Amino acid sequence: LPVSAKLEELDSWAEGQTLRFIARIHHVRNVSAKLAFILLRQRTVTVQSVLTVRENAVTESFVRWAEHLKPESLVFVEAVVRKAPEPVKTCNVHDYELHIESMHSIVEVDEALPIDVYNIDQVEENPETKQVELRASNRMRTTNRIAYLRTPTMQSVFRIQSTVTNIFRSVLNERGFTEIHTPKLQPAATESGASVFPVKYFGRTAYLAQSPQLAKQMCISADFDRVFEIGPVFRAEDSNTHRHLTEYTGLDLEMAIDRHYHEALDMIDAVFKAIFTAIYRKHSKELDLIKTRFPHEDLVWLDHTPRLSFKEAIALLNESGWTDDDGKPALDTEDLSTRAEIRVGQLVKEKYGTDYYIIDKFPASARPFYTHLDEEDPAYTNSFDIFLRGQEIVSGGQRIHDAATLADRMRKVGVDPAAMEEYFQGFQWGAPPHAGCGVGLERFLFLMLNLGDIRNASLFPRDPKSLQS
Ligand code: ATP
Ligand code: AMO
Repeated sequence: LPVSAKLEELDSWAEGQTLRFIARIHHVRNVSAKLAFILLRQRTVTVQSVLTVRENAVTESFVRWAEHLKPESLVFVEAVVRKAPEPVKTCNVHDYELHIESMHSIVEVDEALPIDVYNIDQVEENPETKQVELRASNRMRTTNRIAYLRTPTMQSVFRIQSTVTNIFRSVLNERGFTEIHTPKLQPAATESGASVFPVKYFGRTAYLAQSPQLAKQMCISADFDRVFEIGPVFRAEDSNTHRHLTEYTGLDLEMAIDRHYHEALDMIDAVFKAIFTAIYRKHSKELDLIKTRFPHEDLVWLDHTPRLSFKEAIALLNESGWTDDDGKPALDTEDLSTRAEIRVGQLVKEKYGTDYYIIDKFPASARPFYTHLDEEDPAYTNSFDIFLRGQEIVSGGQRIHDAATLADRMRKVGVDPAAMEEYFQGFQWGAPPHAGCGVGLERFLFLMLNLGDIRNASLFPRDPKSLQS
């Protein structure tokens, strides 16, 4: 027998089979001097085990010893698989239980954990709002992180996160992209609107990269043709929202284009469809577990992702009678507010029946200096965002590749070309037309899985209030 059986494969074992495995004590229910029910947990699985006195095998003193093991202790168990006489409601394995033959402690936990791992994910109805809410506060989840990460829900979330980055990487590798690793210490800021973290750098100031934007474009100037990066992104935004982190994982791509910036849009659209398909194909068990804590409908996407122009999205919004906090309709010359974005998401769902869609041709005022203007209407740009369940998961578009146009645009929006000398040089030395985009990994995942808060999609979340070791 293998030393540690995987309890996730319990369905495939026959009744009567003996398993040897390592698990944590989840909860001990002491029934009598001769009988205890010990809930065991191994990663995503909780299962009931039965410890009962049997001649020549289990003694009363053994039962007493086992009953004193504290939750979270690690034990090595030998047990026989049996059908449960009635469904075990307190575990996520309902149909089987394990009859313990022997048990040894490997690591005993003396202290009770500051949170109850078993209950932290429990949801209950808030009597005031009638909404189903999580019992423990988000702060509690952030500060007791290791315990929280042990929950079956979080184990499931991060398995799915791993699939997302694997698929992003493998689809782009298949399509001729080169994976790159660009410096996170930068000489200047790149994204307008978002602030940067300054870092002391040998007598001068460097900045933590707000995006691999400049570096990925420099790779295009350097003839890499198609590049992608999975790496950290730093934003010094004092935003205590459910969807902003100060450090997140960016999934970025950049590519030379033949005719149209929609080649980059088609690329990321294909990547997302591969990601959705892989999540639903590979992770049905994890999704079921996540749904018990974060109930949600499966994502709906279409073979042909609807593409609305920014003007069309604004028209859809205003036709629905939407107004901002001052009672005014939305303007098609300004970026959408979060509230407007969410409403557009509902309207798109009603009209097209999808949770996943594209808005194209954003106004120039809403985009950074490197964005290529729309030649037919320079108040707009060749740029897009992708939305999931009404919130932005991707920004991207065509970049200015002509040095003179770029210098002119930088001057107009008050960016100093001298601070980006090397970047700028790439265009003076001739860069091909190109386009690209960036996805926020945690942003995508928390919206995809309805985790309610981006912190639930980040292992050790960084926000303006938390900087745990
Ligand atoms: P971008 O790609 O432009 O960075 P983003 O989704 O990361 O988009 P921001 O552009 O910083 O976020 O802001 C988008 C929306 O998020 C804004 O419309 C704003 O309403 C909302 N937002 C940003 N910061 C806050 C905040 N501190 N409190 C509430 N809402 C915020
Ligand atoms: P943008 O600033 O829109 O674009 O960022 C790209 C994507 O990153 C995610 N994101 C965030 N996630 C968590 N916390 C934050 N504070 C945060 N800010 C942004 C979102 C967003 O869509 N250089 C461009 C991309 C490009 O054009 O290639 C950029 O950084 O999912």
